[in-house]
Amino acid sequence: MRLRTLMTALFPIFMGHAAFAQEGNPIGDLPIIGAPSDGGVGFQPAVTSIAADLQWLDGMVLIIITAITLFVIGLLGVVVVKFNHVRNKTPKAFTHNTPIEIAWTIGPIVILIFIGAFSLPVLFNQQEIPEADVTVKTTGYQWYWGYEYVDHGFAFDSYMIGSPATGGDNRLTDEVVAQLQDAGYSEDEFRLATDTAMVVPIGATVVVQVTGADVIHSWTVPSFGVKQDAVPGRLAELWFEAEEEGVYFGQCSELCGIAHAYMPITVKVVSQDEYEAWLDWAIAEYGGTPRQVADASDTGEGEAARLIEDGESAN
Ligand SMILES: [Cu+2]
Repeated sequence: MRLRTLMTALFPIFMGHAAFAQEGNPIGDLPIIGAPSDGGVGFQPAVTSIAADLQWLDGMVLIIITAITLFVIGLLGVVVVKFNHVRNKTPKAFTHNTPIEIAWTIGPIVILIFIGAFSLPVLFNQQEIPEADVTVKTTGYQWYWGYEYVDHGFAFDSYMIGSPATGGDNRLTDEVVAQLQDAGYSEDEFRLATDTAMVVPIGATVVVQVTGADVIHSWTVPSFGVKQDAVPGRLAELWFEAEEEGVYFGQCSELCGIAHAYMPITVKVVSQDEYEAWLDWAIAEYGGTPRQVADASDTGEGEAARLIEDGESAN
């Protein structure tokens, strides 16, 4: 315990502040959009079509639920007032009423079909994974997320600022506040902000491949309307197209152990130019495949595919 305290105290000296500012990282200040707000009860802002669809569906179903609830309360009120033992001394003894039974069978069926007609297209839209502009594989670990840019052959881990990996012990201290500020966040973003972030370009179709390394985690960003369990041994996929530049937070959403609350997700949506600059920086920083090499092999694949196609059409 004493050793750990000593390590925590010495950590800033070893690492310097640059560890959190990420030296050379070309991404500038971004507005924080996807974050919870004090006293908030609704959804975080929707910045993808999926999130907008989900929030619209939620509102629509809420109207139906409210109408049904009021209707049932009204019926109960009628029964209580009209058929209580004072007003209705000798109750009727029938047990069946065919028209009413038909109505309360068909009514709910119609309501469910109506809801399904709107909810199933939203579900299919989430689950039909389009062709990706950017593919990122994310792996849930106890207790942090790793990101791999599969097209560019580099990967990095993403730890909560204030977690043991960044020299803290999952508590908000003055040191952690300083680290948050160095990285462009404020105290409010504690337990949401990470030391590194997943970076994606605005308007691009991003496909995230999600898996777990040890237990089941869940990768979630409310503003994108995405949530996908990260199951060891399986590779699931989700997709989104973010329409606004900014910082978006999420949290692991599957109970995964003692530090489940301390493995948040930070995604930065940036302009295409800024993304390309970041990509070059990240390839150098994390030892990725140089872009010329990657592009050349891409062309090679395209060529091979064309040759196969030609061969097939010749047959
Ligand atoms: Cu987790």
